[in-house]
Amino acid sequence: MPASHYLAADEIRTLFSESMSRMYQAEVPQYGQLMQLVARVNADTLAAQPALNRRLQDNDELARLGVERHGAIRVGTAAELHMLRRVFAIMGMHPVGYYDLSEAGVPVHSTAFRPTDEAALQRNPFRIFTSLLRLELIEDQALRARAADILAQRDIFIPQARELVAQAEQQGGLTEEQARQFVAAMLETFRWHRHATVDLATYQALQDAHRLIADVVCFRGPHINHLTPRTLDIDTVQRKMPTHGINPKAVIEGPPRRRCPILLRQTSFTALEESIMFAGEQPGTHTARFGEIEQRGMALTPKGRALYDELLNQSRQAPTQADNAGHQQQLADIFRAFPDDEASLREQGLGYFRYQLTEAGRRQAGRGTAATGELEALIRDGLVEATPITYEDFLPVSAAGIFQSNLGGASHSAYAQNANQAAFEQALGCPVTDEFGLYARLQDDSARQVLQALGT
Ligand code: OOG
Ligand code: NI
Repeated sequence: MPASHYLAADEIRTLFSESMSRMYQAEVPQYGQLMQLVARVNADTLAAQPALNRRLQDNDELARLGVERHGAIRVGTAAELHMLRRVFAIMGMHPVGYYDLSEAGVPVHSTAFRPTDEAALQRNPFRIFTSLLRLELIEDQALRARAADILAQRDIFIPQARELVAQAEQQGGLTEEQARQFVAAMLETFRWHRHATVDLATYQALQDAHRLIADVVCFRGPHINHLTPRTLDIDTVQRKMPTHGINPKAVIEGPPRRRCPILLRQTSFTALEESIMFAGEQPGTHTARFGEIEQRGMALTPKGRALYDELLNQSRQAPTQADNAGHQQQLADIFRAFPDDEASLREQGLGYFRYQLTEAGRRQAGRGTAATGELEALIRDGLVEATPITYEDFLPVSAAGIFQSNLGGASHSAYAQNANQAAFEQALGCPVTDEFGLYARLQDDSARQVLQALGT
């Protein structure tokens, strides 16, 4: 069948993202309330800030805002991760970045499956933060073997999911009907299961080793543990959550509020205690699922990221602030060392930008007379404009903060220096893409295009 008869990967991703969101709203009604709050705050923000509205429109980001979200799952074995890579590839989602969370006391390492090209990101940037449990970090050998044994007995994919993945790979796509079947089959993998696969004693032993281990090992599948809409004003949503019956975590993770937002700011509501049933019909509870919001800013270059990491470290060494207001004030003070106007961010090579011709630039290009000069000169002459490229990835320290706040406050000391990207990639079956390379290419392509159009 010709490729044109297959549904585009972008469309399958949108079907999947919408189905996941519907399922999670039914499973965790607070997520639906949070989505409504975010939609209202976004509408108010756009009405109050016409410049922001225009910029999002110019960057083709306004349309995606309403559908934009990320989710997170945690898997137990290399084979599960490997299969997920094949599943997500069908939806145009590829592994980008490597995150070592062991440093922060969480025994996993992770990647984000997400679209990588510009057009796909504009259509629907749905991302899934995917973590692989590191059983080798369980100290008790008998318990480690028991966990491995339990995981070896489960298949998180229903047979139809495996068949459709194989079929998609063989024929190079899925028809619309097959795509709908595929999405429905995948929902089975990410659905919540009220019945644990183990008895209470086993659950307790794994829980005592680390709460996250129990969450990954004791269920039939990697239930989606949160979905995250994108807000344009995270401070307002954080403040309003309690009046909407939602209990936010103490502080917003990431950089402070700025004139030129950078990277990613995140906050969540704490995980719900849910009734479950252990083997032998023993009732109990499990706490894993929550809701999160994010506000996205500009992607930073390696130089900008190094400065961010340095300032964030400074703030982590400063005295802990009791509440979010104090924390934000302290962050803002420390981040004064990070330039907060676009020209400086650009000229100092701290952030990534997309270059476009202005109206005057397009006229000049149309006349066919070559303009001269470097990009900065063309910007000063009003022929070219630069807009920040949005950060599409995650932050390990923030991610650790989100994990921690949902592990019932039980903190765990760091596992000694333990990054192992090679092992992660071997499980995955391919290397992860370097996120900096993606942003640099976007920036460079846009620069080349305007320079070419202006004949320089
Ligand atoms: C993932 C936590 C990380 C984020 O947005 O940084 C994350 C998890 O709890 O499984 O989702
Ligand atoms: Ni998240």
